[in-house]
Amino acid sequence: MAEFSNDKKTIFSGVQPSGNLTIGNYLGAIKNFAEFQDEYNCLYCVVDEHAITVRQNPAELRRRTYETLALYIATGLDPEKNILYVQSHVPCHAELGWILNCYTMFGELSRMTQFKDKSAKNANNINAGLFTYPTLMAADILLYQTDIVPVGVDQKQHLELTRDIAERFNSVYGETFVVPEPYIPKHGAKIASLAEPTKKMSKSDENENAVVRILDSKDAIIRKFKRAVTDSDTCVKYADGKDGINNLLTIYSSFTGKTIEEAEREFEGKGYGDFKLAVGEACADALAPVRAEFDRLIADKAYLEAVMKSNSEQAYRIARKTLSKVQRKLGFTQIR
Ligand code: AQP
Repeated sequence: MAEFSNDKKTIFSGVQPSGNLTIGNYLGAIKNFAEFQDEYNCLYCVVDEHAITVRQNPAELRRRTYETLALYIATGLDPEKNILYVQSHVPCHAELGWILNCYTMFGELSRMTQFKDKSAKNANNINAGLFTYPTLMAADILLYQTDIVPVGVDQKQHLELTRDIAERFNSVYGETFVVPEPYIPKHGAKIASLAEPTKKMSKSDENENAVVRILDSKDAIIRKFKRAVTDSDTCVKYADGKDGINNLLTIYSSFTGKTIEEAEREFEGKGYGDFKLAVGEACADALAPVRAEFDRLIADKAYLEAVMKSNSEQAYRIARKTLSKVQRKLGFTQIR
């Protein structure tokens, strides 16, 4: 079981099981998680309650919840060092989420760009959960007195709101929550769609050619990169107006560890075809060990369930402490 020490800072992050995970989720978030596991108290959650803000097929949601947990482990997160669990297994998230709704302004939630984007994409299902998604996210983070939240750049606005909510609550009731800081990676913080490189790559995108998934086969990965939208120029150079090439350079650099300048030099005088093939190969090769480990883990459901159970019990004990403190401060009566 993961050791949770008062001397260490705490890290929390989550991924929605709302689709098969992309290299955006990988490079922007989960690839970085393993770096923290020795020096921080780390909690990584599969946020299934967030996923239902968009209609999900129940069987697929269940399958992807197991798969997301298996991917956490396959990318190097040790369940003996990190608390890896499923959001709906710890009811404190929803309870604190409700409370924080009462400390979050309608105007604040209306300004969230994710709400605007997702409302436009799901015009026939603009539900209240989609609107209050950021207060549940604030609860996820604040329940564990989190210091640092590693996320992609798309979640920065939600994190700023979390900070505002924490500060507001603290100013009314005295120090209750740690005010968290975002950790946004230098490379890979925003991976764009391969089909529309001005938009972010999203796991729920219906255009399969726009999205490279962590578990795609090598052939599929190479085929998708070959089709990636670029521009009518022929020069592999990071520059304004070259969103497609900029995105491919970012992906190449993130997977190989080379800088953008090194990559530009490597492809000097070569065409886009050679470059796209190299990006596809670098990506597929880097993900091959993750895929192999995932295949082993996903076949062992009993093991994944044992991790879910023991880790969620540990998360619950920590979360319950914060929730009780909040309830006491609010004036809720307590019988336990
Ligand atoms: N394209 C991206 N580039 C960099 N980071 C990204 N993240 C997501 N897309 C990119 C980061 O991945 C983590 C988990 O994301 P999430 O599952 O909580 O939800 P999301 O941000 O809404 O991701 P998606 O893939 O776009 O999901 P759907 O399609 O369901 O909305 C977060 O840290 C996020 O920043």
